Amino acid sequence: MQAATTDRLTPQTSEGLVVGSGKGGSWQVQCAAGLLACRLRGRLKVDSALRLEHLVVGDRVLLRGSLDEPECGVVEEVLPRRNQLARGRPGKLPQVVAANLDQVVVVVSVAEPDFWLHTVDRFLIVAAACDVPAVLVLNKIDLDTAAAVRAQVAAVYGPLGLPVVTASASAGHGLAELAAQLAQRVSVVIGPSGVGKSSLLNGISPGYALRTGEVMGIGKGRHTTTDSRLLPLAGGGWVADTPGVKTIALLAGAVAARELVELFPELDPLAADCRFADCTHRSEPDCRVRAAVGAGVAPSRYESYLRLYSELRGGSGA
Ligand SMILES: Nc1nc2c(ncn2[C@@H]2O[C@H](COP(=O)(O)OP(=O)(O)OP(=O)(O)O)[C@@H](O)[C@H]2O)c(=O)[nH]1
Ligand SMILES: [Mg+2]
Ligand SMILES: [Zn+2]
Repeated sequence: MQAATTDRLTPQTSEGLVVGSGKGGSWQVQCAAGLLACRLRGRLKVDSALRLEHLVVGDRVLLRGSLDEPECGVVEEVLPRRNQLARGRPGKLPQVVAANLDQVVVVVSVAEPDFWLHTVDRFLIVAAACDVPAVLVLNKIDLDTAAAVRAQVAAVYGPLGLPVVTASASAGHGLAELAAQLAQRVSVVIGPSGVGKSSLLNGISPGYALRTGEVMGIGKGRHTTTDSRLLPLAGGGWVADTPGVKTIALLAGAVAARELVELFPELDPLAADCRFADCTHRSEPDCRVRAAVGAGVAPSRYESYLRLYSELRGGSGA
């Protein structure tokens, strides 16, 4: 077998967690020995080219250390992913954001930008499609609309058992609760731009020094995608911030319109009792899903189903 490089590597492999990705083919990997800058073994790039776009944060890898440079390593193997968070981007290729997540933290704000139930559903459904549990954070509860929005959220998501944390990054409210929700887990924070994702993480750990308050203009943010990092949490665990998106699209191809109902936990059991086995729950007679709207099923959730259904059918991104 041909050696890929002339590197002198440690004989034993160790397992590591990819915590920083991207630049120039170098990844930051946390392993027992500390933080190592790693590159992929040449052969691995070829072997895995078809299965793996590239490493992402959260990937677990086997690596060997360099005997010459103690802070460098070579990734020998990428362990199978338990899950991966991927998002569709209107007009662009889908993006894998992170792998092996314990949860997705969906952040929205009660105002600035305006609160929409449908926005919450879009992010929740993306998490569900990736098979990752979600937590909802309702930020900016210092603003006037807080009471009304909290009541809406409680009415719609309370019955679904969705964990909800109410917070105000600027008033320092809810940060301990959010930290407890993140502790010991690997999480990614997603949500619309400007809702306070970075502010909340800075509130938990000022040392992160994440940039906040940036308004993303057209074309901006294009370069941020490669710059993803898992930040260490004080009590153990990791969290990644992500740049906000204007809207989030389900991956065309990853979810078939017919399977969409399975991602709505309150609709799925009803669908089994519709008159037609291939009921799409839009206009068919004796549809149990439609019959339950307003009587156990929140109208906003059903509307979200209809919107996402027609997007998946139409192949439109946004
Ligand atoms: N009133 C109020 N403003 C907040 C709160 N949290 C954040 N902000 C403000 O909201 C703006 C956006 O905050 P960011 O933390 O940058 O929001 P983000 O979600 O990280 O935005 P992107 O990185 O663009 O996705 C900033 O001006 C913050 O100061 C809050 O709890 N209350
Ligand atoms: Mg941010
Ligand atoms: Zn039906």
